[in-house]
Amino acid sequence: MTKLKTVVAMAAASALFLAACGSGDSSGSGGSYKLSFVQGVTGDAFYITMGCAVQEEAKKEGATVDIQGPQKFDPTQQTPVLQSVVSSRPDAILIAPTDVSAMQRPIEQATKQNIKVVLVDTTLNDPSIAASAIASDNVGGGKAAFEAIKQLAPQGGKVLVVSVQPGISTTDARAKGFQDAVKADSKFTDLGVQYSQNEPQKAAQIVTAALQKDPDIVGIFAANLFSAEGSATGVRQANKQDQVKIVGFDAGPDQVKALQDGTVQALVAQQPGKIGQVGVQQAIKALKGEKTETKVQTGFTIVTKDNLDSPEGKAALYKSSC
Ligand code: T6T
Repeated sequence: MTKLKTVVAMAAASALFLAACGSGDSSGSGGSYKLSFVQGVTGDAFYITMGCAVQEEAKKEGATVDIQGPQKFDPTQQTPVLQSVVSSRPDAILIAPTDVSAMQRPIEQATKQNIKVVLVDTTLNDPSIAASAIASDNVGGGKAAFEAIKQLAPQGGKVLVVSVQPGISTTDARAKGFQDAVKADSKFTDLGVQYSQNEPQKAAQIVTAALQKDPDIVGIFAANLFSAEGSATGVRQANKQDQVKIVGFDAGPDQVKALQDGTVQALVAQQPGKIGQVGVQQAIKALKGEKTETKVQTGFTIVTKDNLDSPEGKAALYKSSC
């Protein structure tokens, strides 16, 4: 098997910094601001890791923070969580919107209550209502996932994307980055995107069914943590670990186990800690009336068995608790 080269794509310590002016707000005096972080979903190592950094950074700034989220990655569940947070009157909210359009109005309502909003991870169709939006280079991450599959299956063949649901800015962008790269390579055939609704069981079913229909699939790109978890199960159930290469986004404890046991060959680890840290910094700037950055793009690290135990590999892994 071709040994997968360790690619470290720190695509952008700096990337995009588009300046904008925070309009300022004098509520919350000095460093005693009250912040809230609304996750995309609870119990997800990505948002847990982000939450740890949010808490740490808030503490440094002398601010308080509470963390809440819906039980499912679903705007109908996230909206009431947000509304209850708004009614607790925080100075600023950091939020990962679960849908680009369905969360637009509820988040706009928060800004109308004079609460500063910072978008972390996912974004909205119109992010201009937020003081800042911080996210990974998701298109670049999807493209890097294809590069990894290409190294693992240089002969080419059929590839499938397992994503979450349409309307999530991050996973949609990853799928696009991946598919555009596949389409530009005549050795590979794009089997399209299937949606798991963030349920590992559904992702596993998608993969076993896809392998029945196309038994010669060579690669799967799983666009987030739960899609990767389920895709790995599906390939194991079909007993096709030697044939199907899986590259998954995110690096939670389950993904690392799958990498160690050889079901998954590469992980695109985001920087949830950095997203949370910058999110708090931007929120505080907005509250102090200082200039904020409209858009901040963070990088990613490709983690494989080869660099998993290196300092850089270890630093890229997500936490399941602070
Ligand atoms: O991949 C992350 C996050 O970036 C995405 O928006 C939703 O899924 C995760 O939270 C992982 O489960």
